Amino acid sequence: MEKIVSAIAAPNIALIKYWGKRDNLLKLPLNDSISMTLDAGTLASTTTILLSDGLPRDIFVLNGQRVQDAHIAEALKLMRARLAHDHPLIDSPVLLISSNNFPTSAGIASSASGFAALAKAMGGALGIDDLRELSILARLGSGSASRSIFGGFAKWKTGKREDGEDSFAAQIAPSSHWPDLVDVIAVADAGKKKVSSKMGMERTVDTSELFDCRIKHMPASVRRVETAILENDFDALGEEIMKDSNSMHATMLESWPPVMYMNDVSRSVIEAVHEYNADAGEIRAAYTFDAGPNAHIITTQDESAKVRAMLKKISGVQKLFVSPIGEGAKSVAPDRKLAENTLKMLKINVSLD
Ligand code: 2P0
Repeated sequence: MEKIVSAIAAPNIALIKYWGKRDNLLKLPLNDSISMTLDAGTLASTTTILLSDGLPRDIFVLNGQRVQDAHIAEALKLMRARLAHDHPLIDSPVLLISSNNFPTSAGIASSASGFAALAKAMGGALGIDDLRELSILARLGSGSASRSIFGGFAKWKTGKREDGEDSFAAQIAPSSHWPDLVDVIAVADAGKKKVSSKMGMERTVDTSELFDCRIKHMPASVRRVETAILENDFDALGEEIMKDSNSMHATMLESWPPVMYMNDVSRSVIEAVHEYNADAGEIRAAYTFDAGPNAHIITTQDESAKVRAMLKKISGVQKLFVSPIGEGAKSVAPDRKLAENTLKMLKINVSLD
């Protein structure tokens, strides 16, 4: 038996950050996080999977290149352990073909969109459409991917259980609730980071004393951000997300040895955004930084041109992407042609009839 399925998912930008795990394998977090899903037309991962006993082994092709990828292999192992009993097809070898519509050299993380697209494709192949289950499957790949299953705004719950059954994301509000929000991404360094998020998180949890303080204050920040979203209160949202980003990066800096993702360009963006808001007399743009130096400036469609002009003036800003708020992971027509061409390239003979 064989199955070909394709799915597409967009990255999300965390408004309240996930930083720190209580279980490294199952990717169970130490705090709730909240995100806005980006637009798949601007930034997306498209993933096609072929499950077939005719394949010699699992094969991964990322952006046109065959790769060995321990992270994907581990995610598949976890998905299989979870699903094999009810869905024996998942034990067949898989050909996974995934590509991003943004250059991987852009410095924009693709693990959230990549693993959300994989979870959605796997769900499509096995007949799983329950969003909670898809969010858990995505989480087994990368924690932040649990949120990209949903469009608009999503909250990923910490949960209490050791098996992670209560740690999944759910939608807070759809994109239509606040359609004029945009994320202006200012690329400050497109290179690969020296310390992975996984390592950075572990070091912060193990060595930072400030981190305990951050965790203590997070439930209140989460509530304030959720309320700001539900009330379309940009001023409150902007203040909270800038503070949360600064708080996360403060705990990183206080780790030992320090973990530093922001660079001088990132810090210039922070200063420029505060000046911009001071000139406006209110918060019209809000920065947030993930585990990297690139700035995400959350603003409104109306304000976007002025924000872009402000960012372009900052020396070291290499490129801007503008993404509206977007939709969750979705199935698309199975890309048979791509699967056939990839098998041909790999010189593997599997008939797809
Ligand atoms: C987030 N980040 O909430 C935070 C903010 C980076 C900073 O989720 O180890 O790739 O695979 O669960 O999801 C990046 O970490 O980490 C991340 P794993 P992931 O978006």
